[in-house]
Amino acid sequence: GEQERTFLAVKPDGVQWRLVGEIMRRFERKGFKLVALKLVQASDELLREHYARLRERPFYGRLVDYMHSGPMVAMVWQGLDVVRAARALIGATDRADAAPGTIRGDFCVEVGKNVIHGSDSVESARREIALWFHSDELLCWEDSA
Ligand code: YYY
Ligand code: MG
Repeated sequence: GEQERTFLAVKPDGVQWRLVGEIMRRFERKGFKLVALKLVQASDELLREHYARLRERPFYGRLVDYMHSGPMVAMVWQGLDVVRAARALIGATDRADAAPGTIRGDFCVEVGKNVIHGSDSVESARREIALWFHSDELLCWEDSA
């Protein structure tokens, strides 16, 4: 495994449901390291770019509107294989397929609103981190002995 970074975002429904602390706790408990964090109500422009690969899908407009509907918590987390590990903690996209014990399996109650975003590959993570954060917002820190 390698040290990686991933982009995670608690979506507007996750903030509304007061799930921010619970979600962050799960990543902390796995030993991952928080390197960037902000509360942001993202612009349509940013969200359209974030989800550019889904532009042709029928739900694209609805997805962007929902993501724009309230503040989100945008984060960067670092650790060994964190991209894949985060996707495992998050669970399946569809509420009906998300296993109990995953974030979506435990908290997602409405189709189309699935609480959290996580990058799907190291390459996506690089693109998304650059899109959501300035480089000076990412803080490197070492574990003290
Ligand atoms: O990476 P992940 O969030 O699990 O799924 P994507 O396929 O990247 O889709 C992004 C986002 O779009 C998903 O979290 C919910 C929404 N969506 C939808 O509303 N309807 C679908 N049929 C597929 C995805
Ligand atoms: Mg995705």
